[in-house]
Amino acid sequence: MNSTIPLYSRTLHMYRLCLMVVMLAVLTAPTTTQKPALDDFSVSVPDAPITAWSGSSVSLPCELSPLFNAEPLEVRWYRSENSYSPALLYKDHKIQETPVDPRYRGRVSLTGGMERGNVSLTLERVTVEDRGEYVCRVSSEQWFDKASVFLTVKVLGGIPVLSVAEARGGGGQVNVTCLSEGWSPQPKLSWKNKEGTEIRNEQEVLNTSDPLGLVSVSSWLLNAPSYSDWLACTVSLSEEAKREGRILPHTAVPGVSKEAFIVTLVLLILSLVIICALCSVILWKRRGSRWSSSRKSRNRSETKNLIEGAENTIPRPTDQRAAGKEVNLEETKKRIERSHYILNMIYYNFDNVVT
Ligand SMILES: *[C@@H]1O[C@H](CO)[C@@H](O)[C@H](O)[C@H]1NC(C)=O
Ligand SMILES: *[C@@H]1O[C@H](CO)[C@@H](O)[C@H](O)[C@H]1NC(C)=O
Ligand SMILES: CC(=O)N[C@H]1CO[C@H](CO)[C@@H](O)[C@@H]1O
Repeated sequence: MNSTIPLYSRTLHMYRLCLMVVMLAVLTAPTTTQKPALDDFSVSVPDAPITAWSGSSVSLPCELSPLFNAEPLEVRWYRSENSYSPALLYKDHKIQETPVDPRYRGRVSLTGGMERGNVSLTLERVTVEDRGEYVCRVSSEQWFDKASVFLTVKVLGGIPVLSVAEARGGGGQVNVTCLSEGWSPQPKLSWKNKEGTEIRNEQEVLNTSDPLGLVSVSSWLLNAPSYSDWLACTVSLSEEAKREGRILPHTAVPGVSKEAFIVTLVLLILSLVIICALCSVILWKRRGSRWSSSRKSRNRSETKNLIEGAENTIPRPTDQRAAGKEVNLEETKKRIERSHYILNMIYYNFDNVVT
């Protein structure tokens, strides 16, 4: 009987010891399993989109969780719609040449330190076409996880081009239009007056996007015409990335259309040319008649006959047969001639009296 009791207590003691060892093992278990777990990990990426200027380099963050050496794993970065032709494929401890998307050849790398669990994708010479969703997929033989990052590409567009036209429906106002092309992403457009206060414009901003994904924006507003108070149109992506154009809101020639102005100018030049031509013809004829009249009047005895003759010459039947302009010219010529004859006659008669 005496021997059985110590035996029982000894077994109880051993049970307690075992229990303590098991408890110790359970308590220390999490620390021992924190070694590389190729069959249980996740990838983590930022929630917010990553933004980059066109032409710059960008890093699309992606990390293993927990952090451990990613070198034995496969890392595949691909556009969400194109997993078979990835932007980058890391496998068998090196970056693979195939199969990869040729658009990314020579522009991608993993430079964040794979041994520390950083599998971020570095993308150089960013273009507008690079915009979109990228998937970071990391896999071992037993396990995989993936997550996606959105890349936004920024492009500063052109300086806004402003123009003024007569407003449809009149009302004495002008229609001012602002257009700016080549932006990414969608920029904001706003109008300001000379004082710098924003003009509320109920008209919608129109945006069109070209096949490359570049956006054009345009807007118009009605304003009272002014030659001193300019209007400004600002197109911006942010406070730092903006462009502005200004204009004086008036049409080029107030009240007169461009066409009417040109027609008037042409008519004016034409009439000047005709007047000049007429003048030179008259002057030429006049010189000719003066010469002939002085020669004719040399014969003093003919003087009286000349007066009668001059009066009878207008109009002569031959002149009447000539065409319109010619008749007028002949008439003018005759008139000039006649006045010369008369002057000459008076001169010579006076001469006679004196001598
Ligand atoms: C991971 O690598 C990228 C460069 O590719 C770097 O920008 C980023 O800061 C790195 N992340 C951490 C947590 O070190
Ligand atoms: C102002 O011009 C735009 C085009 O630039 C046109 O679409 C709009 O109808 C015009 N509005 C008025 C009132 O003339
Ligand atoms: C006409 C048009 O496409 N309008 C769009 C311009 O961009 C804004 C903001 O992205 C959209 O809300 C409009 O629908």
